[in-house]
Amino acid sequence: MAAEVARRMRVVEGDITLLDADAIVNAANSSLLGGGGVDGAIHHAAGPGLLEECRLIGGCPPGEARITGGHRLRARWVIHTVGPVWRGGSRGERDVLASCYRSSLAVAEQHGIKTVAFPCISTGAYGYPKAAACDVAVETVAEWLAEHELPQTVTFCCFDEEDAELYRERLDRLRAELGRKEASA
Ligand code: AR6
Repeated sequence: MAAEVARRMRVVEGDITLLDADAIVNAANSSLLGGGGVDGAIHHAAGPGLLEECRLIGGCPPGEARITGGHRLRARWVIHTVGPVWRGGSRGERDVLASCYRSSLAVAEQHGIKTVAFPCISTGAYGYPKAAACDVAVETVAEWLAEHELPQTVTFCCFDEEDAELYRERLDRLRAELGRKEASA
């Protein structure tokens, strides 16, 4: 069981808009009306239909998630979530970030989505420290996968080498942690 959880997570380095996961996650802002970073790239690649659909949703609070179609993307769905703005770490940022991952996975499950790719939410314009965000992402996704069959696999899509390395190391550590737990059970 534990080993299976680790097998259901992987890391890729590159542009999330090119992936052919069933759903890609967007690190949006509360308006859901587009922006820079990965949000800008997703809207650019998906085309104007995505913005039209987002307009109808009317926004999303931090920590929650909303789903739209993928329009011109290879992915059939886009799950939009709003990460916390980093304000030093004592304003509940960790809980909000964990909630982004959980809410996105819950929306994926509700839609029967088998494969989901996440960008490194909040670690660009919103300033969340990369290593701390990676811990939250991997721990929260591992907890979800241990209790749910869907999504079957989760990809962490890292835009740069530094993030990809962080995630690879964190997943190696997770495998060791889960292996120890299994051995002592
Ligand atoms: N594919 C994968 N990851 C990417 C891509 C891409 N094409 N482009 C950037 N990243 P950010 P945030 C990485 O700033 O911190 C927007 O304006 C990037 O290297 O996109 O959650 C929204 O509208 C970083 O690791 O999102 C909000 O206003 C990660 O994506 C605000 O920024 C997140 O960086 C959200 O800020």
